[in-house]
Amino acid sequence: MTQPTPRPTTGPRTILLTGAAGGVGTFLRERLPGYGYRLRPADLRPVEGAPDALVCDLRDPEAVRAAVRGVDAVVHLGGISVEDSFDAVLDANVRGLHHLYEAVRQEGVGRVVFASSNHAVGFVPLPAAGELVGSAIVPRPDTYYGLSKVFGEGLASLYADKYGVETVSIRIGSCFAEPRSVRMLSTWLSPDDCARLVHAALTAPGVGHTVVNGISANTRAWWDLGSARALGYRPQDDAEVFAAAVLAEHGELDPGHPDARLVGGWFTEVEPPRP
Ligand code: NAI
Ligand code: 15L
Repeated sequence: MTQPTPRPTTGPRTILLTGAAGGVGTFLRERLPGYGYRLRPADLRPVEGAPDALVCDLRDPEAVRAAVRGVDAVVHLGGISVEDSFDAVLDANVRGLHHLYEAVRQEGVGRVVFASSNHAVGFVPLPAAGELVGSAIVPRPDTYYGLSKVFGEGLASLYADKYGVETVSIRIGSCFAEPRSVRMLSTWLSPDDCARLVHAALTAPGVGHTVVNGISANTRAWWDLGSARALGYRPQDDAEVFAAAVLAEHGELDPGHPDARLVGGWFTEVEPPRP
């Protein structure tokens, strides 16, 4: 078994941030340097405000290997972030993730933070009032997109057990500047809490492969944060401060709507584009 070579821990840690041009990537580019990290942003498309960012297509294994070379850890956000055709998801999120883990293994990088999703478990029913859904549940993906996140968590587990590459897979709820729907009053992960959680995932010792739920301290949460708190995550925000405005705009949820019944909400009814 090949073990990765530990890198020196003195000085700022250099982090490859894939998907740096995206919504969460932008939040983290603004926040992670404040935790003392030196970022290497990368994306398929140009990264606004970061002219030196790497243009790296996850579908290109050599480009991915070059992007990973010399970093201390990877925060992996890149890829398709909503439902798409099976082939598109396969190329970016399955083959692309394999390229990333192969590069990480070969370059001796010890830690990955993987942006998984609530859609890996989207068909899990919402719990009864007062109960919470933990992170140690059997996956029930709601889309090809969600299925790619199940694959990602499986790949992370394999590389932890076989090669000692550690990963925290964060099943992100909804990470936007503000909650955009009634469902997001439960699933919101504020940008600041996202940075707190990623920092905890980068620094907690001995994580092996750990799966955590990723939301803020929402009053209406139906997700348990026990495994995230065990990493040191202490959420500070609560979507409830937006509740009056969100409910005035959207009204209360119909109990029959998937947003009121299933973890993945309306994604459970999305059909992929088919050739
Ligand atoms: P986004 O779609 O805004 O950003 C994804 C980025 O990946 C884009 O900038 C895109 O150019 C890049 N990308 C796509 N294909 C690529 C390829 N082949 N090679 C390199 N880069 C590629 O998504 P967002 O919202 O920023 O999400 C970031 C990550 O977090 C994604 O992996 C998403 O699945 C995950 N996530 C996000 C949630 C949210 O609420 N924003 C919820 C759950 C998971
Ligand atoms: C996700 O996984 C998506 O990437 C994001 O765009 C949101 O739709 C989020 O889940 C959600 O469920 O709100």
